[in-house]
Amino acid sequence: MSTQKISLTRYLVEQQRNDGSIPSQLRLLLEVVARACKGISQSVNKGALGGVLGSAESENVQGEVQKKLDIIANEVLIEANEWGGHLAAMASEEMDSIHLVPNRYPQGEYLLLFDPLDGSSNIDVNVSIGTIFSVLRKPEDNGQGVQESDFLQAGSQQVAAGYCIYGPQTTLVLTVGNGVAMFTLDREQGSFVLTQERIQIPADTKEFAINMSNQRHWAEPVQRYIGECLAGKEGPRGKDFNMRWIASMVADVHRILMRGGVFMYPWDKREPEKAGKLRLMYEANPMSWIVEQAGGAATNGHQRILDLKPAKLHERVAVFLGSKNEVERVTSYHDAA
Ligand code: P6P
Repeated sequence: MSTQKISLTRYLVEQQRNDGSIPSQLRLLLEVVARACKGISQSVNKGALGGVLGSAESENVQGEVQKKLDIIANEVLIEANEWGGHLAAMASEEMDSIHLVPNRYPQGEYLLLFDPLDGSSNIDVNVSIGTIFSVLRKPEDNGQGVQESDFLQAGSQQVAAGYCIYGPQTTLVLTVGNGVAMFTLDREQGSFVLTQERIQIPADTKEFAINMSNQRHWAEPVQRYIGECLAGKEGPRGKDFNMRWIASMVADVHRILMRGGVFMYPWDKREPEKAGKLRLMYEANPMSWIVEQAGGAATNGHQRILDLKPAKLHERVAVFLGSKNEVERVTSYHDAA
């Protein structure tokens, strides 16, 4: 294998040249997002030395207390993406409504959605966190400018999806529909370098990820599935399982991408009117496309997540994703219920 370092830019240019799967505007947009993630990584890595830890004494649209880094990450992504001419508007977990590109800048043909800093409850305890992003095409202009309704597209309409995990390494994982590639930040060069491509998730696993403290609130199919995992080799699965829960979706999904596993955040009866805790548009959809592009599966317990038609920008969803055979099994338990 060539030892030559392939940068994110070269990878995207060669993908564009080879099969035209990445229009220039999309390639330039992805490079801007990657640069923004580098800036966020710098802030995250400073930690207490940068005065960026702790809460910002404000709440987001989800009613969650915002961390200082949540707001910093959001501002970095907004400022990086406003002027480039690739986007028409943005949406963020940290903002109630969509953010239109100011009139002083040219409008592009894409919509960018992101969770600027997922897992922020882990920031102050130095556990991996990350940025999740999703790119949609802007629908034909009906003369009224970009509306929130333009964002309400099923995940199957994404043209790019990715995340950047700020952990022991800063790693960008990306798909544009041709498989999943991983780039590690070379801090000496200041660029993302290709470190893995055509990532594949094993179809079987012995590792599940769920917040066990919520067990008494789950519906029966999840109780059944997890009960069988906990029964181990003496139980119906005939094998022992391991459990991991980092409480940072980016970190849990990255582990699954690297070695398999199944991640679950199911509906629970504490808030029966909510489908689940995680957000469809900028958490579940991008992660589901990445997982499917790596040979895994992603459902809400009943349907393929990427087929769900959103009704609201900050809509929540139950999530079961990862090793295909395990996701199909837990989904079949829902169908049988
Ligand atoms: P809990 C982080 O706040 C997040 O949105 C996901 O990254 C993570 O998987 C989940 O919530 C953790 O939730 O209830 O275990 O703290």
